[in-house]
Amino acid sequence: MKMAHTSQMGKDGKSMTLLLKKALVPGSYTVKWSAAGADSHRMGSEFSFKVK
Ligand SMILES: [Cu+2]
Repeated sequence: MKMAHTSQMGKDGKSMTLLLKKALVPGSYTVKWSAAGADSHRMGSEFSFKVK
């Protein structure tokens, strides 16, 4: 499910913050990301977290 959000890059250009428009209900969530480096090489991964 896609979630409405705003995003902001960190000052170091190496971190990103996503602010969700709605509160998350308790449960397990997975964040999947993908990005291209300066050489256009694509990469991606995922990580999970829980909201209690
Ligand atoms: Cu590369």
